[in-house]
Amino acid sequence: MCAPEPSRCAAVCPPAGSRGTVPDMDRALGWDDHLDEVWSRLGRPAAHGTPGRVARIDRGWSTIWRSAGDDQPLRVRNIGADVAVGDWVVVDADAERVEQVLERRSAFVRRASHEGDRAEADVLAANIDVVVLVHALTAPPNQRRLERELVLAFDSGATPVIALTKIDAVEAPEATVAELSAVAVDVPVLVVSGITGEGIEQVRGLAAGGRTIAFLGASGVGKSTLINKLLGRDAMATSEVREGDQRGRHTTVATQLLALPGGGWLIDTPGFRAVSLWLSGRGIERAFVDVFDLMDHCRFRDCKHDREPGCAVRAAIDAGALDPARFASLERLVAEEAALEDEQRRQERLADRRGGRPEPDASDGE
Ligand SMILES: Nc1nc2c(ncn2[C@@H]2O[C@H](COP(=O)(O)OP(=O)(O)OP(=O)(O)O)[C@@H](O)[C@H]2O)c(=O)[nH]1
Ligand SMILES: [Mg+2]
Ligand SMILES: [Zn+2]
Repeated sequence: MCAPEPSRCAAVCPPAGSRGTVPDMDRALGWDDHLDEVWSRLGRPAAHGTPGRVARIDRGWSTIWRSAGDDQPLRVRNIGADVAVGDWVVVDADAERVEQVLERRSAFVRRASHEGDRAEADVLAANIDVVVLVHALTAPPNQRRLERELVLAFDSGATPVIALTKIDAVEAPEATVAELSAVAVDVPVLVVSGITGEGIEQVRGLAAGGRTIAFLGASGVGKSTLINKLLGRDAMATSEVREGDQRGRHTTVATQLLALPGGGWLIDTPGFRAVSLWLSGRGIERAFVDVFDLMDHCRFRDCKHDREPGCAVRAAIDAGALDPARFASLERLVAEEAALEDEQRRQERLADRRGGRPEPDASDGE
């Protein structure tokens, strides 16, 4: 299988054609049949042992576990490799750098917020089964943000769930829960407390069967507090939000994979501000399925939902069944996605012209 090094292959690779020969411990770490197939397609490369999982990333360095409970993790450079926490990677023979990143089965990706730069992806977590979008009940409900997060979550390939935290700190949460639930069409909403543990068992249940859950949301919403409660120890640092506006202090600075006692994996992530689209899959259609259903009932197939007769969207807005702000939000997202696709196509053309070497688009000027 290791064509250039058949002698070494005998030592490190399982017999050709064998399946399920990866040690059980790797399955406990999230290795599955899909990854096994991806790895086999590549010829089962294993320069420095079998593939490992990225447990943490610090500015160009990856911490890699080869087994669940690995107490001697590797620390290697990421030079040239686009890695994210949760990725499965092959490390070079000298155990110095990530040599290959195995194709992801899912990833939560947003557009990196580097103003003026060309569009780049920011992968917040990879190979995840569930994305928990965390919002705090102590702050005014931010429906527009949640809508965008849901689009990214659906596009990630993982299952979205919403966790509304700090239930212990609010007296009448009903209105906030209702407002956020209104934009969470067909997505479960859990109401929890990272302090008292209320609702925590439902969150734990999401990890059953060794699944990987990523916690995502703005700074200060209580991601790390929730994770500490699930783990039963203070694994992650937390700090108080600002008095006035409830904003967090960006306490978590590195994304981290953590083992949940009893099975499953948690990924804590640093709070992020901008929720900008990156992928264009079916995320928008799934997050706005209620509005797309309405559109199917407009009289004209090319209805612009403006003032056309027989427009089901306008009728729903007039009847108070659809919030005009939600429809405006959808229109903005559709426009953002179209602009992003244009930009990505232009970059691909540029890269093609330059022989596959992407360079900054000097003619851009936008
Ligand atoms: N009362 C109450 N306070 C909470 C709860 N969850 C978090 N907090 C508090 O909110 C503050 C922020 O919590 P963190 O867990 O640090 O928030 P985070 O989402 O991890 O923030 P970043 O790491 O900055 O992204 C801390 O003071 C927590 O004690 C909760 O369920 N109830
Ligand atoms: Mg945190
Ligand atoms: Zn219409």
